[in-house]
Amino acid sequence: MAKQNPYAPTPADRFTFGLWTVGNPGRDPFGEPTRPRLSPAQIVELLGQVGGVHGVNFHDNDLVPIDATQAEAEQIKRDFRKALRRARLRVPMATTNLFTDPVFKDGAFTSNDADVRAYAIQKTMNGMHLGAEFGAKTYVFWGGREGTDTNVSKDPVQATGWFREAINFLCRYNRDQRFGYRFALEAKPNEPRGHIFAPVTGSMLGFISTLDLPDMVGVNPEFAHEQMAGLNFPQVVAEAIDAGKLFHIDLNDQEAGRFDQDLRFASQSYKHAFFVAKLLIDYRYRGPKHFDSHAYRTADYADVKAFAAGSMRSWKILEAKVYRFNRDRRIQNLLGKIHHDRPQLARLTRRYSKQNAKAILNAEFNRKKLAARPLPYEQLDQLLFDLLMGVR
Ligand SMILES: [Mn+2]
Repeated sequence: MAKQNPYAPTPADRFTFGLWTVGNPGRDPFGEPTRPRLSPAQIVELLGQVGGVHGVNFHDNDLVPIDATQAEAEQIKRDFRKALRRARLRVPMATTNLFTDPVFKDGAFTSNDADVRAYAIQKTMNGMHLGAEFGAKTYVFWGGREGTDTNVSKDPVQATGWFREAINFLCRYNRDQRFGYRFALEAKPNEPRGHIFAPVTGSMLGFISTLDLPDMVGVNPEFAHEQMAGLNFPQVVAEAIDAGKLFHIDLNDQEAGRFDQDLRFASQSYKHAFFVAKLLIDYRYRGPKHFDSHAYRTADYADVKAFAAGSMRSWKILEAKVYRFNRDRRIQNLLGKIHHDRPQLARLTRRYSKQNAKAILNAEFNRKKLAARPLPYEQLDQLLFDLLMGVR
């Protein structure tokens, strides 16, 4: 009998893909599509064949083209619903396409044109209804054109105000309609030439605290986007966890200093990917793990399936490595030695009081001895490498 695959994904892993990710036809700025376009129902069928997938997410126009008639829309939705049932997939997240159509060439919520700004809000309200029809509970906001090609065109303070107005408006619509969505803001530094406002997840976290209903809004950090900005993605995820704002996560990969690559998760940055997995496991993240990436331009149908299966397999392998890391005696011993706990000092620094301040001022520290304490990070890092490479 064949041995059971220990890395096989199951719906309990909450792995999700987007209609736009597995359905990506391989087009890029320099070349036409290399794969036939699949209908939403066909994409669901593909994911069903891959197996172990929890759900599929969409932008409004991934499902219903922007110019579809009412009758066409109903037919597409019927076919999609049937495919979802057959493949046993859910729709945990929905979002709005506020970037493809030329109407958004100068932005959506931050367009200089009040008509476009209102249209963007209308389109998002309709998108929220569409997502709700399929049971989505997370609504992502990714402002693909919310920026400027040139700083001469917009007042960035005013634009930030318009963005706030839009999110405040839509939060209240969410409440009025009882959709029960949690909003997740996704940052990206540039797209493709434009400089996007609130370019990193940290900016979004700061922005959220200025909203009318901040509890409704969190973030959807994306691996590739933060790497494009030169940031350490595990640290970005940690910041979102600490703020209680990790509502969703986009897993993919990206090489630093490169144009947006949207590579398969863990295909490039093994170490960062490992630490993202470690954070989500150690801090018990229970939301969807969404692979916002697409297959190589050279991939055919079978290879797109390999891309989807590989994304989940890589996560499961890293997950197993995290458990191994967490119970590896030598690694844990080293970590234990590195952490020096002094409960009596920790009590003093935990909260300010006049007495605590005085006690700390009077405490004696041997600066030279402290500096001489060993920090065997070279050993620790090599143990991590050995573990990741399967020789430990
Ligand atoms: Mn994304």
